[in-house]
Amino acid sequence: MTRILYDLAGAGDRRFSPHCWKTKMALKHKGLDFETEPCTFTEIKDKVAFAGAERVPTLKDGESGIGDSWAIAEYLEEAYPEAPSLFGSPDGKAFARFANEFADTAMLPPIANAIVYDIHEWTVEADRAYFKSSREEMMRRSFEELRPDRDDFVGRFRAAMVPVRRIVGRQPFLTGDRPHYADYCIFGMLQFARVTSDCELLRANDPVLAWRGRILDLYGGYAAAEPAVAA
Ligand SMILES: N[C@@H](CCC(=O)N[C@@H](CS)C(=O)NCC(=O)O)C(=O)O
Repeated sequence: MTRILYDLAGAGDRRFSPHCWKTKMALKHKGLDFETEPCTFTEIKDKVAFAGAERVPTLKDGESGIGDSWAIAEYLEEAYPEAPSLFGSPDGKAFARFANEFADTAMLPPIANAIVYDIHEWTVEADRAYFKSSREEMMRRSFEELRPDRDDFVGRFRAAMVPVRRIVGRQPFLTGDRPHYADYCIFGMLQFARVTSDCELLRANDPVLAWRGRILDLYGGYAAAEPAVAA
């Protein structure tokens, strides 16, 4: 049986979706084999319609089709109870839920505002007009209007990261000595920026960068293999 993850793909096959990274790390954590099916923005709807989904990540696992990264994490945990747990415990699941919301609501908006025009450069030609108009509508500002405010968004992002910084400065992973899904939720956002932009979201001595390095090294350097724009 081939397990297929429908994954956002850009120019040069760059894989930059923050939510797809959450899911790819979850599959690796579970030790489940999978292939990725690259989808450009304009291909997504047709390719994932089989699952009743409209976005990626979408997973095809045998007869099952599941959309949404959180729903996929819950599915994997239920379908593969013998594999290493994504959450560690029921309390761990509640914390992962918090981390997922934190990633999506406190991290993603300032990151996206700071780098959206860099991501545009990584979209394939056929996606460019759609990406620009949809993202400018989402952010209610044009790319040109956003550019001068990059430092402001970076400052907001760094301030939002205080609780994460304080935790990973004291222990190897957010969830303790070993990583779990909560770590991957936060990591997905940083990987999104790492592979699309040279924007210095975090200072070189930030403990969050060292933690990111530990996640990049997991599973034989799976996430590190996706090329970074800056060192
Ligand atoms: N809450 C969803 C969000 C998924 C999402 O927004 N995916 C983006 C790619 S990062 C997408 O498919 N966008 C399609 C589009 O903008 O047309 C999840 O966690 O999976």
